[in-house]
Amino acid sequence: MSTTELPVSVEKDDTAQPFSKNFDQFGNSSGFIFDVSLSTAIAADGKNEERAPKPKGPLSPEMLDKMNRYWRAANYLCIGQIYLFDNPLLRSPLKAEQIKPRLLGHWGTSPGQNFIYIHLNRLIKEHDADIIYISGPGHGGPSLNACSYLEGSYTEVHPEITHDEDGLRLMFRKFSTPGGVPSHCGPHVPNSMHEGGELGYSLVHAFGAAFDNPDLIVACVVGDGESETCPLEGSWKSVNFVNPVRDGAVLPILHLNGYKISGPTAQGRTSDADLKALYVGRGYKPYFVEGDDPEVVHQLLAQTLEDCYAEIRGIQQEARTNGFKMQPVWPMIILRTPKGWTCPKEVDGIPIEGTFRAHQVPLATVRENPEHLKILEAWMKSYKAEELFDANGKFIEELAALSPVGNRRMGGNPHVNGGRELITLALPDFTDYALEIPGPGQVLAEAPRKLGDFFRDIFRMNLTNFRMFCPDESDSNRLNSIFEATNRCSMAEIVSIDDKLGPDGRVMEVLSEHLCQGWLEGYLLTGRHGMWSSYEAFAQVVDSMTTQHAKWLEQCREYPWRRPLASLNVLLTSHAWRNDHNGFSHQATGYVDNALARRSEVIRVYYPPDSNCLLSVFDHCLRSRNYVNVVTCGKQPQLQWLNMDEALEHCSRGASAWKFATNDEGGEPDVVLACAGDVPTIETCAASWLLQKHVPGIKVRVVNVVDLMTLMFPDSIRMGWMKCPSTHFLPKRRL
Ligand SMILES: Cc1ncc(C[n+]2csc(CCOP(=O)(O)OP(=O)(O)O)c2C)c(N)n1
Ligand SMILES: [Mg+2]
Repeated sequence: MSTTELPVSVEKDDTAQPFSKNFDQFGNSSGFIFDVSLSTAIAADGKNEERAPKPKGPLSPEMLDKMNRYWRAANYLCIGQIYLFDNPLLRSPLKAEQIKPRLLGHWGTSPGQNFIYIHLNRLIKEHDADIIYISGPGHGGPSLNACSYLEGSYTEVHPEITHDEDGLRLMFRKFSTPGGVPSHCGPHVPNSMHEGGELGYSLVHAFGAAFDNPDLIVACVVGDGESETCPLEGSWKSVNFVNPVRDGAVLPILHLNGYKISGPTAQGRTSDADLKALYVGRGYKPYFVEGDDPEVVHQLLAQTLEDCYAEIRGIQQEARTNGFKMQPVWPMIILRTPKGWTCPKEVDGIPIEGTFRAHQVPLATVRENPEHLKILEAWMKSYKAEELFDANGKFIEELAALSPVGNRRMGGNPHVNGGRELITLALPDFTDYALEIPGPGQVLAEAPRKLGDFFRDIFRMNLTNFRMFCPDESDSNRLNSIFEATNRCSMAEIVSIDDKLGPDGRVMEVLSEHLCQGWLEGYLLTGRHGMWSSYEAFAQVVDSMTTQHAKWLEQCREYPWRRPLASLNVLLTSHAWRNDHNGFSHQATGYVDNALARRSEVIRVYYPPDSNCLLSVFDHCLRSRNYVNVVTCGKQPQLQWLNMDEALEHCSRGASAWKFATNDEGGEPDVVLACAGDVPTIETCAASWLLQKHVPGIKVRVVNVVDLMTLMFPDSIRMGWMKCPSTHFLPKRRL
């Protein structure tokens, strides 16, 4: 019998004490010590005490027992990663020298994330569902490592981490160790599709992943601390842009474990009634799952996930059968469980489980303190690893069989390794969009106009895997032609004065640079193509996100199984040099400064001086892989310099001497004027003309640089040296 065929009677609000209430009132003063068994609690005097009657739910007793044992295994592996250097299965008494010399990692978030992961596994198997997992509290690296190890996907990409005692020992040793794997989730772990360190981007990435992925459900765990960040706060509105006909769904799981590093979270101390009002107002239907008794919470979460799944598929089926009518109300889950769930309730009389003290390493001095060593040993033994791993240290088959298989595993799902899904973008011939010019400096034009025509036809040729993102400036940036091919995206009611707005729109305009960048990242990380455009000054709002994405790309180079992704393309207009309508606030060049701080292996910076060069550069960027391409080009009418043939030649070299502005006739010049960027190019050409006019006989050479990386030695670029103007010189080859 499948688990969902079992009688279901979960009265969520009645059977589960809101955990917040439990904790705030009785939490660690209850006298219970850690206990991971299902039906009893162990009082401080060692006697078993019966707890409240357990709710019925969709899980059979056998299934419940197996899932709980699976959870014990995942939790055990997390603690092993944080603490153990040796003796991974505690087959002999734990000794101080078997503890790592430096204890690193985050326990607090891990048991909750393990719990969610295991329940998603069940949902996937039950429905053969296409589900991926995004970890907001990505400092829970131990959890993602453990869960991918248990499902088998970790060993497929790290074959040295075998399914035996040696493999466990190595996995524990490598965690948060130089030459090993990071303590946070990152490209090394196959079930992560984003960098976990900087909090705030889980939900925006989740929505980016869901766009144009109609069958996909992105389960996104949001930390309650993470949810205090502005990008995360702002991400909830993404739901206004999800079209149930063509997009997948995001299932946010707000994990209210109550605490951050050393203090409570705002939402952890907010009543359920207020939370409900908040999220209903944001367009969601919140389901509350609360408790600290695993048996209760297992049943509640299993039922709630079934309900959410049915609701999501129902919404999609209705929209796909009868057409889009209005923005649906999507489900979300608010999960209140104790931080550091199942760790010691208290140590030395100080509460640990369910408090901020469980955030990182609950027992920090086990090597030095024999008492603490004993507590750690007892804590680890409470998971009964001998029942979970066989004599060789292999996860027992009965439990391993709970994982989905192949591409259905969240660590095997190709969306998480987006390069596996990447379909080459169909591109028209960009030279067809050439701006005709009779000669240099004889035509005034707004460079992005022709680029808009190019994008319009890219939209027409790529109906499901290309999107543009913009903080409401597509028109202002002179890209208007795109609206001949598609609309701005909105699920809201359309009124008569609206311009090019509709639920089918593929131009994602939202006045949030965080959402533009984050949606695009999520879209690219799951194997699609796109670009976003911004005023130069305000792109700086997302400097940090760009850095994180570039770091992800950098690290992916170490893992060849991470297939190449389409590059993240950014067009910066309204640049510092010309802000005709705007003031000093609009002048800031820091986005490029920040980008240049990353390795040239992943960052490219282009300054096309005119319309034809802009086309050539963008064609190149859209074909490239694994870069952040930053293209700066003004939108105001400017003098145009190169015809298409000349632009092609110039851009393919990256920098070249401009003959029409040069009079050295191939000899040694008296002065070289070098420039990059449209406005400096005009100024430089004017300076050359003035010099030649006023200084008789002077030999002037004008060099225009379109690709800043040309200024590095080719070897430096290949080896990815940091770009540093003081240590790199112009290449010796003649420009
Ligand atoms: C943007 C950002 N600011 C600060 C931090 C430092 N930091 C790491 S974990 C953490 C607390 C996270 O709390 P929560 O999201 O509730 O995760 P939990 O561990 O409770 O699951 C903080 C502040 C960070 N990683 N990112
Ligand atoms: Mg928290």
